[in-house]
This record gives sequence, C-alpha cells and structure tokens, in this order.
Amino acid sequence: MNAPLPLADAHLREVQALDAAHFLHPFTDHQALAQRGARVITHASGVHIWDARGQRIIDAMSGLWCVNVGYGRQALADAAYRQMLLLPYYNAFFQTTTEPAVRLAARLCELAPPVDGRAFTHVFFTSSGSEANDTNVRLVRRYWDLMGQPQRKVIISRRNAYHGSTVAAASLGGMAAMHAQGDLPIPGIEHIEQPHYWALRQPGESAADFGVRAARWLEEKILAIGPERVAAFIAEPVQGAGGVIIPPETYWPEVQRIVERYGILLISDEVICAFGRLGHWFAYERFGTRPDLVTFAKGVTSGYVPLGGVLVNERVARVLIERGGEFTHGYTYSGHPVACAVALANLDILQGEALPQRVRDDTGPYLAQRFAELTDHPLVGVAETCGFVAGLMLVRDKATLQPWPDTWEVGMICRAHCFDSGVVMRAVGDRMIIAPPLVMTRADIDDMVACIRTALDKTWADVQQKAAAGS
Ligand code: PXG
Repeated sequence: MNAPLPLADAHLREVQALDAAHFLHPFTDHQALAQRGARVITHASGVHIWDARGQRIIDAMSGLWCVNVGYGRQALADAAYRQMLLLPYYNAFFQTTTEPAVRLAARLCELAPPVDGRAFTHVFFTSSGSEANDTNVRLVRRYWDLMGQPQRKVIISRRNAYHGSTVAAASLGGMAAMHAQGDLPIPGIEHIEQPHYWALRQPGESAADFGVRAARWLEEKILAIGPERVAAFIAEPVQGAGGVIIPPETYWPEVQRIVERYGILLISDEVICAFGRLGHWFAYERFGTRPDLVTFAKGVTSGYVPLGGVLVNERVARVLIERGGEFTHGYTYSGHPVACAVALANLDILQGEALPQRVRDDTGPYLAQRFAELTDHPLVGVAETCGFVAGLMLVRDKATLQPWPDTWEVGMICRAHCFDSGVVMRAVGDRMIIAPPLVMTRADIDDMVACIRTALDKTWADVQQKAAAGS
C-alpha cells in the first residue's frame, strides 16, 4: 500500500471542526479538545502511526494496549474480507452456531494451559472487555445460585483497577473519578487497596513483605464481609490503566492461597495482559495463579475488530451446564463470525512468529535493560517492566522519590513532548507508561528509548524553568 499523503490544511481543519461539532470522545474534556483540535491519525504500519501532518510516530501504546501483532497485517484483512463475503453475520442464540466462533472457542481452550489439572473448557464471547466483565458479574452470581449459596453475591476488586466503562464494569473498577459520576459502584461490589509498592510501602519495608501484606488486605476484607457472602475476587495481573502497577512476586501466591482457603472464585482480568503481552499466552501463567474465569479482549484480535470474552474453567462450566438450564445472558454479537475469523488469523500470527516467547526470552528482557538505563535521567525515580508493559515514575527527588506537585502536571507535559519527539506514551499522573506492539524489534526499542529520552530532556527543561520561576 502506498502511504497516503498528509492532509491538506483545509481538509485537516474540516475534520477537526466536524470532530469538535459532532463526536463525543471517550474520557475527554471536550472544551479543552475543541480549543486544540484533535490530532488526526491517518494510517499505520508495523509499530508506527502517522498523523495528518505527516509526522511518523512510534506507537508505544499499541493503540490502546491492543495492536499486539502491529499494524498493516494483510492476513487479518483477508480473513475479515473472506468471512464477510461468506457469512458476515449470524447469531448464536437459537441453537445455531458458526464455524469461526466454534474454532476460536476450541483454540482458546487449547491455548490456555490447565491449572492443577483443571482445564478451561468453554468461552463466552462478547464484543469488548467491559461486556466480558459484565458477563462475569452475572456468571459468578449464577454459579453460586446454582451451587445453592445464593447469598454469595459480593465481588471484591481493587482501588484504581480498570475493568471497563459499563455500569457494572465501572463498578468493578476502582477509579474514584468514574465512581463519582453516576452513583457507582452498584451494590455488592467492594474494593481493597492495590498492591502499589511505591505508593503504599512502609518505611524500610521490602517489596516481598509488602506483597504479602497487600494480599492479606483481601483476607481482611473477606472476613469483614463474611466469607459465606463473597462470590469472587477480580483483578488485573498487572494493573494497566491504573499506571502499570506491577505487584511484588509474593503478592499473587498469597492471593491464590486466600481465594482457595475461602473457596471464592478468582477472575483474572487479562484484557491487557494476555496474548503475549507479559511474555506468555495468558498472564496467569506468568504469576502461577489458578483463575476460574479469565477476561480477554484487545489482543485477541490485535484490535483489528472488536472482540472480547470470558474463558470459563471446568469448575464453573460444569455447574452452569449440568445444573443450569438457560443462562439468560448474551449479546447480538456474541461469537460474531467476522471478529472470530480475524481472531483466528491473529492467533496464527502470534503463534507462527512465536511472539509471546520472543517477548519472554528476547525483546522483553532487552526492553527491561534499556528502561533500567533511563533511571540515570534526573527525572526518573523508578523504571519497571514486565514483559511488554513498562512504567517510568517521574519524581522531584530521586533519593526520596518525592513527587512533583499535582498541579504541575509533569506527566501531561511529558506526554506532549513524547508526541512531539515521535513516540506515543500514556501518562497516569506522573507515571509514564508503554505497552508496545509485540513485533517491536531491538532496533525499534532503541529508537523508542531515544525518543523517550528526548522527551524526558524537554520535560526536565520545562520543570527546571518552572522551579526557577518559583511557581
Ligand atoms: N479490563 C481491563 C483490564 C482493561 O484494561 C477493559 C477491561 C475494558 O475493555 P473495553 O474493551 O470495554 O474497553 C480494559 C480496557 C487506558 C484505557 O486509558 C484502558 C482501557 C480502555 C480504555 C482506556 O489505559 N482498558
């Protein structure tokens, strides 16, 4: 494909004006957006995107944590095209099915390793991670009803978690700003603190000790609620939208002990962390947990078309099927044949190019090494990676990790400099985070780190100036 030319000024201004006039963007302050005009992205290839002015930018966020196989994959376009001509849509409600959905369900169950001899046997398909987590709420409550324990309704989650934006998924999430709009959370959802070592450690406490203490907040919450009332615990293996919060290695084994002790279901929300992101097909492999339900979306199609779902293990599936009758839940697009056909082609690429293994054995460790070097920068207090997610903590004092004043919005300054320096990074407060496409090579990593360093230098110059001005 020939790359499109940059948009002419008048064309770009028209798109921006229509955008401001008609398009309500997700999670956006529209007055601020209208003043600046949205950055229009026109095309993409490999690990790069281009904006309407013709600037090439390394997409270190894989779109929004999803374009695992990179942009411009002909095989995915072909799979969608073929399926659209053959059968663009049919539903799975009334005892009908379609082959792409069947093949994908079977393939996912095969890819997900059994834990303690307990296999993942079934998949419930949705079109997004939010819908998948809504499905989880209904599924776990249904499970406990069928088990004769209908009082088990409470789902425990964590502060600062992101599980989606529908009413139930936003309630599961622990984002205070989201709860503040629309009377969330809905009843029956409780939150504990997140395992954020840098924010919550006590003086002198090791990461290992903190990990165990953080896991025990779950046990305290279960006991406070009453174990007989708790249905499930839901968590992201590494918190993504919350700022790439990587738990200490001691955290997950202790959580696993606790959920088993009280017999509650474990939901591993792997919308970001699965499909190679952490160097494994599924993140529970990385942390050795034994979830009953695994939420997926994003990387299952590398974002080329919307698809999400829940992997269901034997323990839950058997009860649902053998005792359940009809589960009154589903979506028009559950098992959409085009989405499933694209997912199958995407899994072929992930498997054929051994991308999870590459991240685990080669590019992931290399990213870790290059990120660690960034700690020599005066702004960087901590650099952390896990597979192909990574975070930089920007601090005022490297020795004490003293943060910058919130009002300085140092993360936002850095994010703007990243764009100008040719790389997309996300800012969560003053944590700068990335989740690059898994096809990123060592040379791409070098380019990316060079752009990040340039952006850090520009940010440092800005904050020095601000400090000198005494603001
Ligand atoms: N679970 C997790 C762990 C997610 O990261 C969802 C569920 C919801 O998926 P859908 O497909 O409904 O969006 C997500 C989505 C951000 C950002 O700012 C992250 C997500 C979505 C939008 C923004 O980092 N993750």
